Amino acid sequence: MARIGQADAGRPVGKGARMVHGPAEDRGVGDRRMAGGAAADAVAAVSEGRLWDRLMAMARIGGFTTEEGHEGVNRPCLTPLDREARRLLIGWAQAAGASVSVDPAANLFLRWEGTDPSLAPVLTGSHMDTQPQGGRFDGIYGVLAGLEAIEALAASGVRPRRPVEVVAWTNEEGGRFAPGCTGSMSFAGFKPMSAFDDIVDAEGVRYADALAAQLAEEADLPRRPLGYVPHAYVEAHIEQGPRLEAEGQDIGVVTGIQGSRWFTVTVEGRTDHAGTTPLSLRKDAVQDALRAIAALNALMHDPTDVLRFTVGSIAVEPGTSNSVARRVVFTIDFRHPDEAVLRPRGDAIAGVVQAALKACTARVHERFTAWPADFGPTVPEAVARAAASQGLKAIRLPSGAFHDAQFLVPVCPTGMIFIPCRGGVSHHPSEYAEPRACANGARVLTEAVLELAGGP
Ligand code: HGY
Ligand code: MN
Ligand code: MN
Repeated sequence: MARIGQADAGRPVGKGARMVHGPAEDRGVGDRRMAGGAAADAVAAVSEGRLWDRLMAMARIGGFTTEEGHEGVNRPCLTPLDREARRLLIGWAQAAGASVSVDPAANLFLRWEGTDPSLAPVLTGSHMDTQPQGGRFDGIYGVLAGLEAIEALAASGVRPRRPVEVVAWTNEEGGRFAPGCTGSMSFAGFKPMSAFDDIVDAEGVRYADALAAQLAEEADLPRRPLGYVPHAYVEAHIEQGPRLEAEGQDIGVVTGIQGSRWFTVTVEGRTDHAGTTPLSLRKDAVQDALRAIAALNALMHDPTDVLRFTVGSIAVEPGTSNSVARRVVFTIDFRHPDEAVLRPRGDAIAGVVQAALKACTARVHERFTAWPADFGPTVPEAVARAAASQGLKAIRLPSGAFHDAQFLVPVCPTGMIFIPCRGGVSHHPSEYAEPRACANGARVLTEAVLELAGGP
């Protein structure tokens, strides 16, 4: 299928589209209108108010309020809450004139037709699932910014040559079913879908069964085959880091994504009576897990504080105060932007764990590997041009968080747009982005998508 060719790249967006203004609260955008052209009309039709209202409506699906008054969201993938949010999105998309379809991985697609439907679409989007203590913007912002781009194309009467598709990827977070990105990995052919079948959640539900239930509940939605080669992929997302806010920047032109390696370590001991068993005779899985984690901390020591090493979950069995632990399972999330660090230190984890044990045995399983991804020039340049043409301050920066975009890099020209979030906080109920920042990102996305789609 076609990739970005010279004929498309940089085609001037067409003239002659109807001049439109966004809703009253956005009338101010008009004074930022660029010198004519369909892109200017489409950008001007992005509505800050509509986008914000939809973000807040989505935040109510799985929403909760913390004691401190923060508005968090807990919306795991492949659940009734997830399906409720998808139905809300589908209603908005169909009202805007987009068609809707679902692939075998339950990735949800919203399609805005171009003037030449035979051409490979420009794909945008993100994910709708959240962390258990998630926020109102991580993932969903990119899906709704993509829908806002479709709304803007519809409102401004702009029909680009290429179709534009917005995707809501299945299970980006990996909170309920680890690892994450199973929807985009399936779409990109990074792994066969069957590789994820037997992942189970905390209640023992298999991923394959939850996926089948989702598809059955959405049997009324048109189906599409798994995977295709988009013309380009561009994802809008909150930065989930402090730089844009700290440096007073409006837009992050994302250059790439650092690598991530996830492991589970299972330490096997023997349960015993806590009151009668001498320590010298114990096979205490907690004590050996602590020895292993201490040794891993030494392996992962990085005086430059670039390396990220997290033990986010520790499960102890039988987990009572007066029984020596027979099993501990703990997780490792290890990240670094340089493969020359990520590969050797990740490969050393199993040996370091084994060497640290005193009385138990251990198994180390790597369950997610995403090598550092470089976005190259094509999409980041389109994003940078869009930010510049809209008079927005922008810097180039890599992503510390992983994203579905990581798995599109081998498939097609890929990039991301970051907007600032308060204090860089994410995966926390206090996660927040300003309405104007959300609209800025959607406007840059609209213009970049329109350029990549070859204009009208
Ligand atoms: O974990 C991550 O980096 C992403 O936010 N899911
Ligand atoms: Mn995310
Ligand atoms: Mn996340």
